Amino acid sequence: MENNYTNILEAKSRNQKLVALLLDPDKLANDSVAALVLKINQSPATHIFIGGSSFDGTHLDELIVLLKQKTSLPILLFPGNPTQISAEADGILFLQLLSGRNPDYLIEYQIEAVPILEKTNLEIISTGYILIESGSETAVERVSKTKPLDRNNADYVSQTAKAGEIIGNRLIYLEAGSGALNAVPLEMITVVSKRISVPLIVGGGIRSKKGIDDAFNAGADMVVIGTAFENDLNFFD
Ligand code: 1GP
Repeated sequence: MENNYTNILEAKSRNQKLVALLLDPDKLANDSVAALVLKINQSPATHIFIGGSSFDGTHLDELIVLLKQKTSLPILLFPGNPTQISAEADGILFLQLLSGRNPDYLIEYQIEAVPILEKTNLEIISTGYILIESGSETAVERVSKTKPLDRNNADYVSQTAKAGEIIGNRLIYLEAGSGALNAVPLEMITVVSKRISVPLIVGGGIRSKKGIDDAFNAGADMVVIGTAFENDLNFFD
C-alpha cells in the first residue's frame, strides 16, 4: 500500500498544506484517548504521528487500535527506535538521522527494523531527518548522542537535505526537537524547500497558529505539532 505517500505528494502538487499531530505514547494513557480524539477530529490535523525518543513500545498496538476506532486520519509511526513499530499503523517514517554521525541512527537501527517490518504491511516512507540547533539540548540530541546542525548555516543544511534526497529519501524532516526553545528558522525552511523536490516536513517548537502559517509560507509542506497540542487540547480552537 503506497497511498499515504501518494497523498502527501498530491497535496504538495496542489499546494495543500498538511498538519501532523505528534502523539507521544509515553505521555498518553489509553483511557484519555477518547477525549483526545474528539479534539483531533475537530482540528485541522491531516495526519497523526506516533512516537517518542525513549518510549519502549508498551501499549502501542492497543493505543493505535483505539485511535483507529475513532478517527479516519492516517496514522504514521515516527519511531525513536525499532521497538516503536506497530503493525496496526498505516505507515512508518523510516528515519535516517542525516544531521548526526552516530551509526546506530544512520544504518544499525534500520537493519534491526527489517525483520520486524517484514511481518507487517506498513507503508514504508524513507525520511531524511535533520536536527537543527534550537537553543538548548533536546531529547533527540540526548538520546541519539548527536549534535544538531548550525541554525545559521542554511546552505549546509540544504546541502544535507539534498544529499538525503539523492540517496533516496522520499521526505525530508527539519526538526528543532520536541519542545524546542526556537523553531527551525523560516529562512532555512525557504532555502531547503527551494533546493529539494520531495515534500518538506518541519517540526519542533512551533507553538502558535501563526508559527504554523509562517512555516507554511516559508515553504514547509507539512508542519508537526506535539507539545502545543499536548499542553492545550484547545490549541486549534
Ligand atoms: C518533535 O517535531 C516534533 O519531534 C514536534 O515538536 O513537541 O515542539 O511540537 P513539538
